[in-house]
Amino acid sequence: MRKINIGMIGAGFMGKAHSLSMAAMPMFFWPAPAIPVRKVVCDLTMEAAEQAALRLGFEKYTDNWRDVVNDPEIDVIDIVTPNNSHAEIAIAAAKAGKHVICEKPLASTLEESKQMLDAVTAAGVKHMVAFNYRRTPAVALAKKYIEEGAIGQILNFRGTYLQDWSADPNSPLSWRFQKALSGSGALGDIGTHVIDFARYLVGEIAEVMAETKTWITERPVQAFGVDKLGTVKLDEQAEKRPVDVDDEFMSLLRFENGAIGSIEATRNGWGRNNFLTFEIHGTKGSLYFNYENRDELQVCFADDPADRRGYRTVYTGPATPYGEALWPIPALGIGYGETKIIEMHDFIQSIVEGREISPSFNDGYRIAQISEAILRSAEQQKWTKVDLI
Ligand code: SOE
Repeated sequence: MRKINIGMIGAGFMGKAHSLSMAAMPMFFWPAPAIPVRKVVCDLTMEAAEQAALRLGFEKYTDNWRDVVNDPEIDVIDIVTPNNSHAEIAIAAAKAGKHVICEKPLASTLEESKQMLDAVTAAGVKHMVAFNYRRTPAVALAKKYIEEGAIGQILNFRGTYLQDWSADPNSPLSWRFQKALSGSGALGDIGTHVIDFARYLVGEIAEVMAETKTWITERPVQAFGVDKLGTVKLDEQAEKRPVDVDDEFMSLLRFENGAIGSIEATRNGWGRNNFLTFEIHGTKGSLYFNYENRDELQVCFADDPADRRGYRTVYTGPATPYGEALWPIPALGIGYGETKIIEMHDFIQSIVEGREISPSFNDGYRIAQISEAILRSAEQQKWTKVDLI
């Protein structure tokens, strides 16, 4: 069976998720399109890289990402670093002829996103941006129902992504709160997942009308700046520096197909953990999904007899998308790991079969344009056309 050698740059939370997906993919999808080999991992220091190799199961390690990109043994570069480093690595990888999978959002600026898209297009390599949540089986089932016309013409989309890990003002100023490193705040970090849902399920977004807010305008500086997603709290006396990204945004949407919608995201909503939801109304029914109950899709079909009509719960399992590869009984439980395993499978399959895979860097760039339109709309307080960005 073909083997595909992967060089992973970065070894934090996402490094863990991607390594798991490489190891587990053939256990779920068999025969696998190819076996992903955890060849080399790169981290900031040799000591950290050695630890990462041991923990995440890589054969080799380094503290120099250029060595990974230029390693003739490597077929795929997997980028799981902070947003501001995506572009340089992806462009070098494409020039070296490597296929690239990159964590979301595609980059920290619109310009970099475009340069990344141009580089992979010119090199003719396969590319994917890791908006993994659309590969939750219940979300893929919603897509199937929509494509089958089961809920008719789509009228609207209401999407939210609410978390609370940054609601405490003593949560440190990690890279996620610094524009130069992240590009934006809740918008790029989690709002982009909802933008991906909206485009995947409903269609292209034409115009936005948005509001953004930064509630906590400075945060304590953390030694070494390691991102711990709010699990580390610093004391009130620690030196503080400004936050220059959004804590929260809300946006109205107009889709090209005439549907309307809204998206909102915050990481400061006490009590919300990974509250990633959508509700979609169509002329023949409705769909509702909440990632916190990710085995379930709520569906209502208008044709049901009036005395039975209402939302029902479909648990994903063998009969629903990806069912043949996952667990044999509905509701045994889909986790974050499974969404990443499916993502890795679909990316490796696209390389083996020589075809494009979505979400690609094209999608990542369009999502960057929509994000930019949201920021501009909030700044200028007016409806903003994405095509003019
Ligand atoms: C932090 O908000 C974060 O880790 C995001 O960066 C991920 O994309 C999301 O899946 C979980 O939350």
